[in-house]
Amino acid sequence: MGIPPDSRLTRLKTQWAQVQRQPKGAARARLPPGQHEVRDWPVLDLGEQPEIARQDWRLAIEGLVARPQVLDWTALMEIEQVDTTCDIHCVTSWSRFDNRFTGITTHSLLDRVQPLEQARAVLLYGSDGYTTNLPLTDFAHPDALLAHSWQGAPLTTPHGGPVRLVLPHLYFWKSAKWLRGIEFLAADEPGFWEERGYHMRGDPWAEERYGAPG
Ligand SMILES: Nc1nc2c(c(=O)[nH]1)N[C@H]1C(S)=C(S)[C@@H](COP(=O)(O)O)O[C@H]1N2
Ligand SMILES: [Mo]
Repeated sequence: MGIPPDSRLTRLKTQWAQVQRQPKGAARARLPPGQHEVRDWPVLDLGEQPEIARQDWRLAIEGLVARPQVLDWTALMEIEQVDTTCDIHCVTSWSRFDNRFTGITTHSLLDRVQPLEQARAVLLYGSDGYTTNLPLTDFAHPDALLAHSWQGAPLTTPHGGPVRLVLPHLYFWKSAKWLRGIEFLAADEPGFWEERGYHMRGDPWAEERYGAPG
């Protein structure tokens, strides 16, 4: 016997299955398409986690800026410290809510280095050899931080301490860990994952996961 595939019951059960697959309550509006919430904080990297003490950390800011410079920990601490609470969205489909990061805004950094008129993009360098690119307008997002703490404690080495970028409005691969360099460029150039097929921008709400093939 069995139930004919187009019976009313089959249609109802199919509808329910679709409803059950949606995240519930408040999570619905917060999760970008294709993402699910996790409670732990996964670690993703290229297999190398450089150990850098705060006193040995340096950040070189170069390229199309009026005031190229190297920041160290003392200089970083002299800049206004802010807290941002944000959600993290990783392209591998996990999202983590309510992360409180502490650090300096990219606005503070831009004030200090003064990008030249021709600057349109930045390339971020991690101490593990990682790079990732951003249009200057995304780097300058008001929520973007050069972060040194998470939930009030120093960022651990696996999560990119002493200092990483946190750019909550784009997929998390843009948030370079073990940040050691920022180069200001006239045009957007692909970084590590962007050269390997990831999207040049990476907006989770538009599901900009992968770039055009070719
Ligand atoms: N330097 C560096 N930064 C990096 C990466 C990396 O491999 N090296 N991985 C990126 C990717 S793909 C993601 S999803 C996040 C992961 O950050 P987390 O390990 O703190 O969750 O870091 C990003 N920043
Ligand atoms: Mo990622």
